Amino acid sequence: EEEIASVLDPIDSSAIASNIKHHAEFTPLFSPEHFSPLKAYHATAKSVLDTLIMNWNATYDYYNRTNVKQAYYLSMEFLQGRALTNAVGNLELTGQYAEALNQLGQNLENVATQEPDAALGNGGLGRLASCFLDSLATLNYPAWGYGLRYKYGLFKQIITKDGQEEVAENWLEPFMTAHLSSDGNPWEIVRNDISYPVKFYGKVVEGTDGRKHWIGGENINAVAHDIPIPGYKTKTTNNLRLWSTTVPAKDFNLDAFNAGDHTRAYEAHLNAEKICHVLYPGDESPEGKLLRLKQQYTLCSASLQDIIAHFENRAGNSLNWDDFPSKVAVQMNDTHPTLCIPELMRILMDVKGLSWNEAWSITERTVAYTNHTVLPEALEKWSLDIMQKLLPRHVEIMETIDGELMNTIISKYGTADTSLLKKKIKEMRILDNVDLPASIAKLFVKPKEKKESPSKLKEKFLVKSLETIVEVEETESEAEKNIERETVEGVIESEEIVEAGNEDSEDELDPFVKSDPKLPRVVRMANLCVVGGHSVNGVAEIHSAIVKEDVFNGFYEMWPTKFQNKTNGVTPRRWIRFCNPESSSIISKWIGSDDWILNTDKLAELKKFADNEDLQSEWRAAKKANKMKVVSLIRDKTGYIVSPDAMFDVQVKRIHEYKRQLLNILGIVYRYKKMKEMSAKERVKSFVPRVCIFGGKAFATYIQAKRIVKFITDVAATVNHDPEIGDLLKVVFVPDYNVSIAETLIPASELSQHISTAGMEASGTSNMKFAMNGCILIGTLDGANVEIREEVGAENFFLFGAEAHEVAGLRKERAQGKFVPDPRFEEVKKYVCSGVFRSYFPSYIECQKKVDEAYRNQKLWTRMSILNTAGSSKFSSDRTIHEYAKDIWDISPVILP
Ligand code: DL6
Repeated sequence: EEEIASVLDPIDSSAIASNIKHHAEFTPLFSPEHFSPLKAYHATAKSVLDTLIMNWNATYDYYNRTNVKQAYYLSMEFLQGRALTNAVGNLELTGQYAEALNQLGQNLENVATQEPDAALGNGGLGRLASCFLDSLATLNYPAWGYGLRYKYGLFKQIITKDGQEEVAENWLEPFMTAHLSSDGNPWEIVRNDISYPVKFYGKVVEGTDGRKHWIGGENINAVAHDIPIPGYKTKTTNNLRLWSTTVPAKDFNLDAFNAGDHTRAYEAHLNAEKICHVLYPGDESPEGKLLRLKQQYTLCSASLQDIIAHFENRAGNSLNWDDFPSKVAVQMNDTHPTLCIPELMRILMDVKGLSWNEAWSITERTVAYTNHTVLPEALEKWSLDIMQKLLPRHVEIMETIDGELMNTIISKYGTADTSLLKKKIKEMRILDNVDLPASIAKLFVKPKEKKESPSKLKEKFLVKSLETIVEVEETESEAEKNIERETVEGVIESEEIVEAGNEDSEDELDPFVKSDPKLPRVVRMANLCVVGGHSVNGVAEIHSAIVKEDVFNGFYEMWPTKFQNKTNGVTPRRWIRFCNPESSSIISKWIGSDDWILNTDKLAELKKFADNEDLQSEWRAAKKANKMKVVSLIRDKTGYIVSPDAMFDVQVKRIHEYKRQLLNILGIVYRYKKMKEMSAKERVKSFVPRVCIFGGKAFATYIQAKRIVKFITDVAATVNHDPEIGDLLKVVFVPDYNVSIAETLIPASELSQHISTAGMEASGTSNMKFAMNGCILIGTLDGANVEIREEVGAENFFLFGAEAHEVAGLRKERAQGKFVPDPRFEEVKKYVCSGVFRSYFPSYIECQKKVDEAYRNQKLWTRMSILNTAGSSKFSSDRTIHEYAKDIWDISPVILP
């Protein structure tokens, strides 16, 4: 920092220092005497925001004036992390701010750690959205993000002797408890001037104008909060617009308040504000469904109203709705914003007066969908009954889309082969377990076996019955027989038999046309996305192939050109340049410039120096410096002291069975047991010292995941206190894993684990961050691992386990009882009394042996590490964003004058 500061114009840093002081002095409750790091952070952030707002305004005005096509990225999650280091870095003002803070007796790095993480996301999906925002601004694409401003983001994880505990985290609290500002987060601008009404419940009526009107119900307001998103080395500053919810002042129940019934008076407020209270936990939670649906609809409705307002303003007098798709691209980040489709239809038809066909053509050309999971339990399905109550007009629209879809299926497959048609309709319908409309149901009649007419039937029955009477009752008198004859005839005349005969005139409907009352009637959101959008993409090559060949195969057969792949990426600014300044300087020095930050292809130039001893020793020194930071982090967060000379082996991600933290920890248990069986000398010869680091949150009600956390911490407690083992093996669970912790851990990692069952992980994005930071991956052929291995070279990746196409066979064998576990696995199983596991274990253990061998040869290891960084260029989100811009959104960069 000193070096940089010495070459800067001193006026710059002094001007910045006085700007920081200005903010310090003019912010309530500041006093120069108590210029604590937290206050310094706040004043610094406000000072940076001044520049961001200027650039934001310039960008916004220019987009307005030029009326360019703009992309809008709708996501229920943005995992932004901290903003300060990123903002001053992107503005290329790091040196100046560091110097300015020095002048004020503070240190930038320390000041930056005062910022709480903005954790408005659960994991990879939200972090991807944030990386995309950075790339969009950096590459000068006109694009905004839209999301919700949750008060409580992802919960805070506390690790106790009982495992994980969750505590609600109000991420805005540090700003408030420090009494720093009345408006909380220094990075956001509350836009009370921008708010839109959002309606729930009510009913649909047909107006005299022939349009549908959605009336009555509950009305709330969505209020905009803008977060400027600066690009790197550009003035382009885009916007992340987050909605919070409140009620219109007129809906405050003053009568109830005046009557002293405060609970009732505030009821509407509470109901509205509740919507943006808590980030919905990503994985599986049946609770709070209604609230989640309200959240999703609020995001879609407010954002679309805003997008339409932009479109109308920019079009001015030459408004033409058919131009909408050439000015607007809406990307739905997973199915969470699916309601965009019926909402855009509703606004275009009911508010703007367009016909169904016009509205459908516009919607389809505007909206696109990214799929992020193939796990069936994660593909959203909404109860039609709940939806019907909450959004009655949208259900009408979805019913029509569903009907049109079935007509398209019928035109493609014809009506001759009804069993094929039935299969396709079942698989692809948007509404599941819902009666087919009569016009389609009539295609599915099962002609009954031809029955005889009622009179014929009657005659036969009579003859047969009389014969019986005659045969069986030979001893009966004629009088008795007559009585019986009359009785039989009476029965024949009864309604039952006559009706049985009449049924002959009707054909029988296939039960499939009717809903099964025992099963729920649901809306399949993913199917609606595929039908309503012009593009569907997966997030890694293998995942996109599964999407086409399996999950949405019916749709793929029908619309093959809709489907594409967009392999994920991560921003090299946050994930190399700012989180790993040590290695970044080395990369720039050896490549000869820092152009790689904007053009990661340049990283490949490192390949030619992979064996250079000078680079190797600088490379190792940087890694060691980063490891020292993690030694401190681990000591502060867990109390464990670990050696910086051991290999840092890291698995950080949401805790999930398919991500298989259990495989990792069982491998560690096996290693520990083997160590215990050896003499001290043998141990040192056989094993490389390792610090095995875990981090990640388990969803609060996901019991199995929480058990895994508990098991890891139990193993850690035993292993770490074993004096025989010492530094040869340490196990650490870093609590409350978040973006900031990732920024410290990833640059220090040497081996990282991406070991999901093949076919389950859509992509993964931490694998990319690790590779960029010279960490070697051990993993399966799953998600983006496949492409990372191709790029960095198979010899620089530790591969193990079955491939995606083998998994089903293995499962089948298991089910048939044919699976014979490896004896080493049995040994571990007994040892820890754990539950079931798979055949991956031996191949994993063997692979880990190879890791140890490779690590002993530090020259080889460093070479592998350099080649991982050199081979990671493909995984920049800049590449991903260029692909979305060109192939899906059709937008171009706009350079501000
Ligand atoms: O695409 C971002 C990220 C992938 O890298 C992960 O592999 C995938 O698990 C994650 N998907 C989700 C799905 N959530 N839902 N629904 O988070 O997306």
